[in-house]
Amino acid sequence: MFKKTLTMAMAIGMSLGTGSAAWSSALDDVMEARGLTQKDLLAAAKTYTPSGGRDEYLAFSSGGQSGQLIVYGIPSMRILKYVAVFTPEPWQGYGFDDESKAVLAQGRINGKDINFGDTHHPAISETNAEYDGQYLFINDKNNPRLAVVDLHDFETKQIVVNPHFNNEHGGAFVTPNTDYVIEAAQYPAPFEDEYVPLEQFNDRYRGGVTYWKFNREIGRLDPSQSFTVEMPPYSQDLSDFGKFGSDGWSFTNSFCSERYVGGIEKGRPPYEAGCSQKDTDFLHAVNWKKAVELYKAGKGKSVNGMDVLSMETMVENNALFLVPEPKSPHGVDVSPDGKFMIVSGKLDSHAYVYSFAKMMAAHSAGKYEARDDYGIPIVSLEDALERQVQVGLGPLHTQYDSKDCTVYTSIYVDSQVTKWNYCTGEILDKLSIHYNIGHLMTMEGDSASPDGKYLVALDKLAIDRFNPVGPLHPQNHQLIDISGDKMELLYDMPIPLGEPHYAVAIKADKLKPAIRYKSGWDSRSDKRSPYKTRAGREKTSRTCDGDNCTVEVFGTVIRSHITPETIEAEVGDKVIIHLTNLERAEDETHGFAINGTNVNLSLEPGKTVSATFMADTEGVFPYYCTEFCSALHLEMEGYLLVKPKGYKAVEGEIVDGTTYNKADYDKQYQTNLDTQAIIDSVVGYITSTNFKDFAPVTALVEDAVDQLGFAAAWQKKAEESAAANDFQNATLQAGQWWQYQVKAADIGLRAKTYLEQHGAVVQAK
Ligand code: K7E
Ligand code: CUA
Repeated sequence: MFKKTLTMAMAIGMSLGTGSAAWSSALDDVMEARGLTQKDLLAAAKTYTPSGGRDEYLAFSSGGQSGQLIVYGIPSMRILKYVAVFTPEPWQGYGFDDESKAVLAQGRINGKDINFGDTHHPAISETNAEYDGQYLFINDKNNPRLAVVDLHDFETKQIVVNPHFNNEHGGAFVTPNTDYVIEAAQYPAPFEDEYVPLEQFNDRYRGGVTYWKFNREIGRLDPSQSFTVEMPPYSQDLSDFGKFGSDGWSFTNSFCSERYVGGIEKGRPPYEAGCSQKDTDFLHAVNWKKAVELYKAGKGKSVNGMDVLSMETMVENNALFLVPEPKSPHGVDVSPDGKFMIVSGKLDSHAYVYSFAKMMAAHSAGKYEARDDYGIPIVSLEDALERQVQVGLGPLHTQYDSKDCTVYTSIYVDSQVTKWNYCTGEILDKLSIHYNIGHLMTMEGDSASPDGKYLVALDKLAIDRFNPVGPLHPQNHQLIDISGDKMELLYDMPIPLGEPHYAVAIKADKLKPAIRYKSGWDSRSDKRSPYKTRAGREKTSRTCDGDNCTVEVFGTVIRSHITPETIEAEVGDKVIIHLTNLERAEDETHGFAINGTNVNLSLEPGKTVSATFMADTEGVFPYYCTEFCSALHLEMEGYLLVKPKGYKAVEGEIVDGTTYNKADYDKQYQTNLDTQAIIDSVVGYITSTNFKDFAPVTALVEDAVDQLGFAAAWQKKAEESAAANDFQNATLQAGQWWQYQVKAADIGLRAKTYLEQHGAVVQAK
């Protein structure tokens, strides 16, 4: 025994030895053939993730104009998912099944479907200012909306429309315990939905900041507990919440505090000139906890069904003040300890480090340099500023490192990332990026304890970085190693979906995504679906109310058939189809699409979804499963038959294309017995192990037991038909029995492989 082990170890050692020699010479060849340097290899080694490997972080990137969310792994930069948020997405059935249509319908504006979103800033829910991995919020700039994505299944659950703004930008950002999600307006407009001439811009147009209450228990925003703080008609921009010492305050930038109104067609200089004349704009500091108190005390005024706290009320209660900030700023980023906020002006080469303590000292002492035209007090720049640091041309956003006082600022005009120390003002490093960086992101970089390690540059232009694909270029996300003193560029990832603005990255092990739904689950409302259908309980009904008839199907899908296999309707009928995926096995999704109807469903294991449509054209409409789910996936099919109104059935029966006799039956019967022997041996192996310790296997075993139960039922039918000398049906029934056996065997073999690969042990009897 000992000797045998030794010989095996020697054999392995030897093969490893010769193997690595072969690898190293091949490596030289590959390097030469592809023109790779040692540095390239090092970068590759830092990002390459072998087959089956996992990433340390998951990034959630805005999908820009696609209205979606992009999920990718870091450091591999492999795209894992597009989460449909504001835009219909066929693969996920989003905007095709009734359940998700209801979510999109929440985002209607003035009753109109808005089928895209300009997504900018995702935010992961936080507990004690740390990412908790439960929910994600993302905003739509063009149509002022926020969406809630549940990270338990990576699905969009809710969309809310801001009732006051006609545009927004400074969202989504969360309070340290995700009590509120902030959304700041961008281009001022009247809060009431009415026409107000531009001549009344100063008096009637308004900016603002909305605080959306988040109810974590149900995982939804609660408009009935949410409110807006009115702001002057400056263009409010990015926002952030304070934490620790600055908890209770939020900070929102603005540009165009000139309140300039353009109109080149009337000979006025354009917005860009009028909105960049002054050297400074205003940072808005809001005591949001005070605002909540005022709102709860009824100090707000309802506008379009949601309360607005006026600037006057806020100022009277010392809950709002302004601080000058560098011209046309973009990001405001609060430090992990909550003590500082870094603001950069796009038209100023400096980053300004503000001290919360200093601005509060001036505010508490009532030491203001002036008031703006709306009566809001202004704390002077000198009284609030810690320091200003020359970081480069066109600084935009700043992210924090795990190392003390170390930050990275994106430099748009210079196409660089500047690494600097905000406690000393020292510039530590600069790295060129390709090209024109917008946001940047470090790992958990806007939480209380950034992880450092990697930085992703979200570049606005790719220009020459990739193979040309026509005038519209992909976006370029560049992965940068920030673990050392100097930044090192590792990888370029093209993003061809839209222009991502911001992204957030969370440690992957903080996420606990499900792999299946509880059976019969409506994933959009997160409740058991009233249309859940069990195996054997499928039914179709046709009911009429006068001339209006409705065909309603309660069906199921499971490898490899759809129940029902025929749906009959008459022209003019409303058809409602509810389908439940009976599978429990990981990744056994079925699809469902009907020709000519725009019905297209995705059924992940356990899910129940519905489709409602009018059968307005007579004809024969095949339907089928759109996911290659099993060997007999192509046979997962059926017909929707839409008959002319009042159609009288023709006499006769379906005639099978092929007939079977006793010999056929006996042959199938023997095949089934042989198959059963294989199944028994696999089952024998599985049950001899500690398989119950492996959750994925228990799920597979449950599915296999289901399939074997169905097999037994069809065996019984086949034997009864054979006893009655009906070999046509007996053979077909034995065939269906065999189909269930094959599926059980397939599942069983997958379970067996899993057990073998995951170190299951055979237990003593
Ligand atoms: Cu593009 Cu934050 Cu909307 Cu900056 S934003 S770049
Ligand atoms: Cu189910 Cu293909």
